[in-house]
Amino acid sequence: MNAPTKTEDAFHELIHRNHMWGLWEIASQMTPQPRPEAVPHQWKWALLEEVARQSATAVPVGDERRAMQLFNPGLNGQWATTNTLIAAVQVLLPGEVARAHRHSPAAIRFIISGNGAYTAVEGEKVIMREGDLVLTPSWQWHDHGNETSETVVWMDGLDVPLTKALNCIFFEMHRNQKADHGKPVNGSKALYGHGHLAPTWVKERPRFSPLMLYSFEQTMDALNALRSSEGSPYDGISLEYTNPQTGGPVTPTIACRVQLLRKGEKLKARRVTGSSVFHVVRGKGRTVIDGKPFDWAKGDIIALPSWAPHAHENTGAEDAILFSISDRPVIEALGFYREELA
Ligand code: 1HN
Repeated sequence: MNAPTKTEDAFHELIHRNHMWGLWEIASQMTPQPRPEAVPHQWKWALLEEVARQSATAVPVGDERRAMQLFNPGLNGQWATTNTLIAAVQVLLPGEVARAHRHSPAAIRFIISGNGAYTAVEGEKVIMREGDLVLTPSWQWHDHGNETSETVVWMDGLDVPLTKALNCIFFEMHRNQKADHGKPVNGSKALYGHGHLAPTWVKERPRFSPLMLYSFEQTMDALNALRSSEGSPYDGISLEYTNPQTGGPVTPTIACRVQLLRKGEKLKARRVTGSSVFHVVRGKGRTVIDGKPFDWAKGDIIALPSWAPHAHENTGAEDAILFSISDRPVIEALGFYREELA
């Protein structure tokens, strides 16, 4: 809030003392356009990898997960990567289990390295492989376990700042380290993971996708099948992960996308309402955000605030693939979606 003006005025003193504030004093808050406090920011993989490596010995997996959260430098230490989303890099060593818990914020995981560890979601063990997207819908019990011999690293994405702003944070630790794992392993993929073919005997249309695992293999098949399409001049071959029972976003608050930028592809600039976090799955490129170039490579994570003009470009010798999460479902549900082309 702006510094009060005319506080010498007795009237202003009266209202301030009584927890009131004149609209004329803060009218500048009603900006003509969004002016996010979050800034565009990049966490390079060289740094994230070093942090992940050191975390293995520096911190145990106790009741809390070994998740290194990415705090936006513009948000003064707030629990947030953008105004609505938090991203983290989480490390699970061979033999470890991160204790079962549940929370009202929704979570997604995108697997960066390591194959075969699991997240058990409400009784279903979901086996995680590199490039997979795994969901943990709101309030579902989950524990992460690594019964393999290699370290697994993934990116977490949650709608924590949004949930917090709405005063809807709930959290509970499970009484056991592992929740019940009674359902078939990868069972939701067996039932719902068939792209455009959905089971007719299931009548539920849940707001959270009932499919917990979106495999990298299917993602790559789709990107490759579409690689000679025109795609979007702003996003390239950009695909949204969908709820197979509704066709909508994977969660009511977080949308997930994957986009292919073909070799030499230079996309046009645009800005949209809503914030995102990008993760580089493969390749090299450059995204100019608010006039500032961010050169990226595999593993990097980039925060993109609302309304910041941005343009992606593949600057490498091979395909580039970006995974991203955004708060678009909320923005659209509330009628706030806008875009402006450069
Ligand atoms: C959380 O619960 C997990 O479940 C990971 O693994 C990262 C970051 C912020 C808040 C909760 C997890 C998190 C988190």
